Amino acid sequence: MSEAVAIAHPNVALSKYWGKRPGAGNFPAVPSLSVTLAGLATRTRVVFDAALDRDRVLLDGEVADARTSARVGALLDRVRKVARESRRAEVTSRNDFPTASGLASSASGFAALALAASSAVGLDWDRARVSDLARRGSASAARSVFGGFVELAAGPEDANEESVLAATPVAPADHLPLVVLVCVTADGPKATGSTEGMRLTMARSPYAAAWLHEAPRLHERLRQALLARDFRGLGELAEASALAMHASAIAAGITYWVGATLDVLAAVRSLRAAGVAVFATIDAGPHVKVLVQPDDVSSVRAALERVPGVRRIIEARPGSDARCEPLSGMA
Ligand code: 2P0
Repeated sequence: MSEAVAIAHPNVALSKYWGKRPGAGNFPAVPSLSVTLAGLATRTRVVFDAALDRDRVLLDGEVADARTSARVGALLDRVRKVARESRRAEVTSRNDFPTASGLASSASGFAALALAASSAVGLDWDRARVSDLARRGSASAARSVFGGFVELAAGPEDANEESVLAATPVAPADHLPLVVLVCVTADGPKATGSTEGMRLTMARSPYAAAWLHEAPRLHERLRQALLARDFRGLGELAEASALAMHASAIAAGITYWVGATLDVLAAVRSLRAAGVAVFATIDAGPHVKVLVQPDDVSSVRAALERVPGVRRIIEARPGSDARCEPLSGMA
């Protein structure tokens, strides 16, 4: 048997990825920039075992559904092809944060899987190659291979399945003091997954072209604000990116928001009107991720806890790279 265990952290995009290049390979149509989060993790163990007759995928103790198993199997097939490996694998993955937390488990999950699977078969890949592999499973996962602030460029216009695209670190975790307050506004799975939501947006939204035009501009300005350690500039642009993404999706009939989503946005705006540097971002779900500076955490958190419909708040700070764990415990 050959095995490895890897740990990766979820990330929150500040400039959003929404929309893929046409064709195979899972290439994003727009660039994105995220912050990897500490304190929340996916731990994934991969064992290639000659005794298995097919791949087996267990997520949080449950057998994965057919779609997820197929996505995991495709990533394992890629690793097997490069390593000339024929054994099937058992994948055991656990999140230490709830699936309905509003933090994408696919990002940390595919990052940990890519690192564990490639390490288990002895491929001594650099981070870029692991990130490219993770992207094929879920594009946001390419970013979770790295800690701190991380960028994923858009795929090349003429991308084919063998084109390579990895995320790249932009700044370390301590570059900009930032806290993310994840305001959980609903329990249970979202109605439309990200892959389907962005497909429908690109196919149906009258504003898809506007998003594809605007997203790279917002991204570049946000990148500059980050490099300049301009928290307010970064926050304004992050909020603008999220609202533009959702506007394009809503125009295609894809609505991820609930009433409490708007209530949190309103609370953030009134705090801002009172002079607090606080901004909001929203992913493909109803939860709101509030960006705040460390000194303002307790007052902003208290204000957000008073918003009806906020069920709980998870506090997260910039975190570290994905990494392999020494082989001792069980995943
Ligand atoms: C992001 N999201 O940049 C954006 C913002 C959700 C909203 O990346 O189809 O799960 O697996 O490549 O990576 C969610 O999309 O999509 C996502 P696939 P993924 O974080």
